[in-house]
Amino acid sequence: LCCMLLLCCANAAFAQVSKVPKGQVSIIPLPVQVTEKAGSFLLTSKTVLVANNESDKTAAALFNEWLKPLTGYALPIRENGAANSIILETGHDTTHREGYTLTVDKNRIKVRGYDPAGTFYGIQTLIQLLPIEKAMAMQVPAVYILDYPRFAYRGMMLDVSRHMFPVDFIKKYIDLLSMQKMNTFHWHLTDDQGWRIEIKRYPRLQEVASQRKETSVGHYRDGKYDGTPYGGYYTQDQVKAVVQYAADRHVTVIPEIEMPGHAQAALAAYPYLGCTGGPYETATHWGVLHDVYCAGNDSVFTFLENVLDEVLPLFPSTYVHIGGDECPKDRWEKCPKCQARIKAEGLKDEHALQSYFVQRIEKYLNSKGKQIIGWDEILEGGLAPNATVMSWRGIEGGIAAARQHHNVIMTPGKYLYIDHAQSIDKDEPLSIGGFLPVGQVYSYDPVPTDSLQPDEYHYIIGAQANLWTEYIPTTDYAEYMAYPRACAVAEVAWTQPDRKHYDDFLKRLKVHAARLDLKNVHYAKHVLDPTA
Ligand code: TNX
Repeated sequence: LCCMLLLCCANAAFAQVSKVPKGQVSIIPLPVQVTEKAGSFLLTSKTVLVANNESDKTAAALFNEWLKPLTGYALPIRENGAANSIILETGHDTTHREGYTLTVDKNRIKVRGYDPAGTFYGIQTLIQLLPIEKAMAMQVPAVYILDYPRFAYRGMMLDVSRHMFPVDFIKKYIDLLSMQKMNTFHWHLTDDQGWRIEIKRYPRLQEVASQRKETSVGHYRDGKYDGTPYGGYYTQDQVKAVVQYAADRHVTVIPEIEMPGHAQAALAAYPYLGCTGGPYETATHWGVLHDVYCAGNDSVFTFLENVLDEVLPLFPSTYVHIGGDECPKDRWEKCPKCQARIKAEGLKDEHALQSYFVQRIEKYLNSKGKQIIGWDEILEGGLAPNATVMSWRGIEGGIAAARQHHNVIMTPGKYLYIDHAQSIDKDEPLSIGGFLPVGQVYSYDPVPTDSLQPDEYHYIIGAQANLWTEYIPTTDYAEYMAYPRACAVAEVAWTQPDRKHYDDFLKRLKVHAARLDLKNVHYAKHVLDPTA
């Protein structure tokens, strides 16, 4: 009798929670189609994850990583199972790359991906269907979801030169990207203020270029520096670990090795790389600096090719970002070697010399099977033949590149620069650039339909948000700047434009924020409710 009574009570408790709370189906980024059905699947410790290939098994294991803190148990991963299982299958259903269907009914859950990434994204969506609270029962609402991304390239950049972040944080940043179905991490590894990737052939990159005299947390105009040395770099082993961690989450890591500008740290280590011969020091203030790689000196190209020879094996990505932005030409104007190069190559001016520089590097990278991405200044003086353009100073560079039938990643400052302030609150911490509230990020559409012909739209391969870190010295602040705006970026890049509604996004975001809490993300809470 006692047993029966207990059973009864337990059932009553289940009955109370069996109704899936309204609003639980709050998926970010919003899928192509969500059809909610009656009933639910009750996930228990007896539920089995069924996966038949390595990638699906990894996705299943990552599901367990989410589940275990909520429930205290992980599910067994098996190669077959029938009722009470979550079945992962790759190579099915939607005709779209990275697409998936997710079917939840009373007896089982099916995640069917078009490709391994699709299955992984199906699992990410499933995670977002789980209760967020540590509930008595893991009730998953019955639903049919069909989903695929709008754009193939969905990225976030992190600048680790101005401030460096620990490997664990880089992994967390990538993990969060993948949770929002973003697939590219652009790692800005070198700049004037620090060189952050180990290059064994050039030890002074570690000894000199990775270090600077000041932490430079002040504003460059007020000249308040703290006199504390600052530095660090990622070893090649650490880089490999990050790349593998990202690959498990279907995130491609694109390294950026900046050239010909933003190179002062490298010049400090090897002064022969500059036009004047130095001496130089790793920069301690922000901005656009005049000392850049000398375009007239062949040993600069040898140096860069040797650097790339060490970088390429670490990154399976087809793309390598070579920078190309903000390269003042005054040193080249006064440099005899640069002028001789301009003459010998029959170039029009220093802009054409920059184009020569980028094309020479592109040729090298193409010969290694790689493709270059450059900031939109690489349009000046003529675009390298196979280059993809990142349009940051606005959308004009992107439009021009698409018209020339080059691929484009849209990352205009006005919408996607998440180093800008997201609130006008007087206590908002110091930041650079303008004011970029989450709603403005959300409103962005990467395809400029007014300026391009329909047959040019496909050159816009995606969008990316950039987190430059001049004023971002800590991981907490980096998360504060990135979230919740990265959630809006995810929807800009993934969700079909006719499905986007800001009010609806905000509602979902409030639920989603609790998931960010579970991941310990220090997001900007006060911007979530603009009326508060
Ligand atoms: C411009 S965006 C830069 C960066 C700065 C950023 C600050 C780009 C390609 N170059 O070097 O960090 O502005 O917002």
